[in-house]
Amino acid sequence: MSDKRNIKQYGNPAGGWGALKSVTQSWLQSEKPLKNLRAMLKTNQDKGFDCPGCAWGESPESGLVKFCENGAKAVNWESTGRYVGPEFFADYTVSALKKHTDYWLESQGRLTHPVRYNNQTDRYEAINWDDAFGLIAQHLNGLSSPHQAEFYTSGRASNEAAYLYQLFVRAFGTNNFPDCSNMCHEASGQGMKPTIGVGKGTVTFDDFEKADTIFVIGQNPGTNHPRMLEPLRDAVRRGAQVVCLNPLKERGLEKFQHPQHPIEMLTNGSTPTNTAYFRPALGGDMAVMRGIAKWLLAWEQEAKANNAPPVFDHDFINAHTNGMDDYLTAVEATSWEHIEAQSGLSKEDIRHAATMYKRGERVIMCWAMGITQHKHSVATVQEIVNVQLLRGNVGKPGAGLSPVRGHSNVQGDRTVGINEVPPKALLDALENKFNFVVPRERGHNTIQAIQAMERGDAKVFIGLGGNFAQATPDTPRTHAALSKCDLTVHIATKLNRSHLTTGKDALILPCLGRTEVDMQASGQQGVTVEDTFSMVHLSYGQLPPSSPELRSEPAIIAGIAKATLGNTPVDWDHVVSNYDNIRDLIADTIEGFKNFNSKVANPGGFHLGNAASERRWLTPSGKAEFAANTLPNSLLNDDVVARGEKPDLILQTLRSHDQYNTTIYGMDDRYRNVFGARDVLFVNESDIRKLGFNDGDKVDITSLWNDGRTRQIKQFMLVAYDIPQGQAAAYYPETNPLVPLESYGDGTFTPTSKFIAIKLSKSESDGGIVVNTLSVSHI
Ligand SMILES: Nc1nc2c(c(=O)[nH]1)N[C@H]1C(S)=C(S)[C@@H](COP(=O)(O)OP(=O)(O)OC[C@H]3O[C@@H](n4cnc5c(=O)[nH]c(N)nc54)[C@H](O)[C@@H]3O)O[C@H]1N2
Ligand SMILES: Nc1nc2c(c(=O)[nH]1)N[C@H]1C(S)=C(S)[C@@H](COP(=O)(O)OP(=O)(O)OC[C@H]3O[C@@H](n4cnc5c(=O)[nH]c(N)nc54)[C@H](O)[C@@H]3O)O[C@H]1N2
Ligand SMILES: [Mo]
Repeated sequence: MSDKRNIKQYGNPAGGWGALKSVTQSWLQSEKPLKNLRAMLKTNQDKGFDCPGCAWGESPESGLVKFCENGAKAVNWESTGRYVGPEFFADYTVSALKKHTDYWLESQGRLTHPVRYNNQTDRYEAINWDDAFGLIAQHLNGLSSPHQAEFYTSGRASNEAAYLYQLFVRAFGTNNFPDCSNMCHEASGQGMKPTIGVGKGTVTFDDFEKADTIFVIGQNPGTNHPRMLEPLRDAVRRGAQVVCLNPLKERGLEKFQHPQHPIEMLTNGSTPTNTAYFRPALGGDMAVMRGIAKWLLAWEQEAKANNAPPVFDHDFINAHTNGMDDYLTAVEATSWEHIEAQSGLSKEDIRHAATMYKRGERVIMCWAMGITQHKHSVATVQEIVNVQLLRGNVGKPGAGLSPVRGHSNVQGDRTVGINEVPPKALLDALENKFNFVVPRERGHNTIQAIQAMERGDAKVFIGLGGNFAQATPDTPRTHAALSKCDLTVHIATKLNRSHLTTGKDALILPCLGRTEVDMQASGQQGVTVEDTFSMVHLSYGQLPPSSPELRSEPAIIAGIAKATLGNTPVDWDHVVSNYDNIRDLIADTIEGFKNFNSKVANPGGFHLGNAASERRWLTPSGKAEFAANTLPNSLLNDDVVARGEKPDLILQTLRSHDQYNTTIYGMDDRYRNVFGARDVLFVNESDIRKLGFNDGDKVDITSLWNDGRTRQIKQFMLVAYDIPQGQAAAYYPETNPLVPLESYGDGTFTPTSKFIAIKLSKSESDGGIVVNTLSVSHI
């Protein structure tokens, strides 16, 4: 790998010919180019399938082709002509598979048969479905308490699968629902719920067309939500402002083109800008927002003194909010020195941002992982809410709050009950409808699930999708925790490293992907998903299943449930024979889903509604609440400080342009000029020199945490990069061994993946060592 690595200039805008080339490659690599192309044209269309990429929504009216480069990669990845069946597993022991990279593992193709680990032969071997279900039932029913099992969910699971899963697990007796959302947008929900009464975004696709200012904070849409570039571009064209807050100059945010507009590609024209780009310190966004509020307050006071029109929206504030005075007291008490030091921006920069904010009558604020993966993420989200409330930018057309979700149905999974701290209303509704006593105690989130397995308290792990041990922090520790289980089960489409860390018993259960036709007793089924704008719509697979043995996720869950519980609390075969039956159960128990089947039959689906967007505030006071949080004194965690060492740099872990979370599509990150390598560390050139290294040197990276453990990854190449001083960036999941399990957000348990204190040391000579671009081999 090392000889092929190459760091060079990529001068082209996001999208454009580079995207076309990259998509073509993914088509060809799928080995089913024509079939996939035909399927692709049905992406996000009525009677087609929902893109298994990100959670960005679409205007239901638009008849355009609705996929992007990375959506195309996701489809081609799922729908490959390569297969992993019993013959494959006969060729490799699990120990042998562990030596391969994550990229290689997933590249082997689609899982085709249920398999069970045999510890005598160290191989996975074929098992029939009924025996697999029976084995799970035997383990679950043998536990002394239902709380000894952990039920993980990744955000691709459909509403129907997720609903059946939570029904089964609650009937079994626990709320242990660690899920990918715990590592993702947890802080958005936790921040918004107490302030505006709902934990979801308040805008829809239409609002982007009406906004006159859009803030994009801690998000890289050019890679992770490419379809968002179009409304951003349209906004700039009609004279609206786009304000970006990101320490990195992300290509898609600087200038972008849409690959479906060939004329632009030919002229290589980039979009005119009406934008500003601010590059804060990692974790500095709360300070930036506090600074904006400070300017607004100063201007408000000035306007009042001069009898000029006010800056705050007093009608809105009086009618709809609580707590502004306390909040403004907190704003006044925050010093500019503190704000400048923490934000990494000057008072003048923040004045510029505040001016653009004030100029907007309809402002949308969008954010993603740059905001949510910090210790003080809830407070940061609430500071965004505060600033929006000051000018009435919640609950009017063209304005609002937009946490842009990740996985294509992560929002829906939470809506239909994947929640370790379930709302009382949900539990009451389940208890009313079904004949069982629902568990009322809090369940485990992702961190707590790992801790429980590590202690030996949790003995069964079931994963509905995902790559648990690679996506979570403290990789070696998490793998060790998983291996202590009596049983591990993964419901999956592709082989990944989590499957190779087996409990005493272990199963891999292969399922249909979203692109595939799902036939049940009553005929072809569609599943529903909810996008980031709370639109719920149907998705129908288009391609023939990768293997006749595959079962759908709902059918697998029903199989496990029936074997474990018998036909309670529902007739499991009946509910999966026609997914309308599952949707009827959802309609009866989940708020907003009345007449689900008829509503979702509309092309484009239906909107779940959002009380805050109608200025109805589901808070105890019935008003939107300002949150008077104090700016943290220091962003460095006490556990880092207690260790007594000063970090060299603060590291954020992020996605390349060629991956989907732990799924690595390829080794290039063309917008960041990296080709053929993932084991790179982006650092400012002056820091590289200051620390005594040279561009291109190999370093070992150690994170600082006060628990006596050593967390280190080796042989990363330093890349001099346009990144603010004091910061570093490197790809996830390779960097997860550095993230301490106990370093998580206040009130969220979300790992602080965007703020890790690190030290660098020169790697031992790498002569002779194969530098393998993958995680476990780095440890
Ligand atoms: N192609 C593709 N699409 C995806 C995914 C994928 O892996 N590949 N993943 C999906 C998922 S699950 C999710 S959650 C989303 C993730 O979407 P993003 O949140 O865009 O993902 P990241 O790559 O983590 O990028 C974080 C961005 O925030 C910036 N950032 C980091 N720290 C800070 C900070 O402290 N302040 C500010 N202002 N900025 C900061 C980084 O420079 C980077 O641009 O994408 C979804 N879509
Ligand atoms: N350091 C660091 N860690 C992070 C993050 C970060 O930014 N930095 N981001 C976090 C975020 S935002 C998230 S969302 C998590 C993601 O965590 P996960 O959701 O657990 O991880 P994925 O990589 O999305 O899961 C990929 C696997 O899902 C399976 N799969 C794919 N499609 C399907 C399907 O249709 N059905 C089923 N059953 N299985 C399927 C395949 O086997 C594939 O190997 O990672 C988190 N971890
Ligand atoms: Mo995510």
